[in-house]
Amino acid sequence: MMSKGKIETVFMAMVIVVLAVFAVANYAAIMQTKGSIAQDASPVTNASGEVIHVIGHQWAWTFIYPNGTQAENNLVVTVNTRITLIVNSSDVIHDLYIPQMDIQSYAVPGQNNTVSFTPTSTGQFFFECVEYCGEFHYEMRGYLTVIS
Ligand SMILES: [Cu+2]
Repeated sequence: MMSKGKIETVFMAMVIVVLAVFAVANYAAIMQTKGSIAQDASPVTNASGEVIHVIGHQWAWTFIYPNGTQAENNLVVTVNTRITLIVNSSDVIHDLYIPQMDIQSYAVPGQNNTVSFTPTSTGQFFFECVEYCGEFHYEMRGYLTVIS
């Protein structure tokens, strides 16, 4: 028969072993996840058509056209042209949603998210940020204008 002190020591040793096994498994899982998420804003290689950079920031959307021209909360594109948006953020997470183009993309700091669409009719189409991003979140809205 073991003494109470010895039983306690054995029990504590068992707990330490179990926690050590969990710690190793947890660390391995974290390391595996780390490698699978791209955190760098590396150049996008799969972009096609007219490439427009989109930067979400508190509290507006900035669009940068291929010629360097910038516009705020106002995106103008040509009908029947494939448009690729490279969406990024300079502060917190935003989410660009253009319902009539059926596109939505998170804007995450340090990450280039790519989304493409081809507008097939001219007109004005509403867009907005659909990720609550602070006090003036509701101001992150504007219009996509499709011209001929
Ligand atoms: Cu936002």
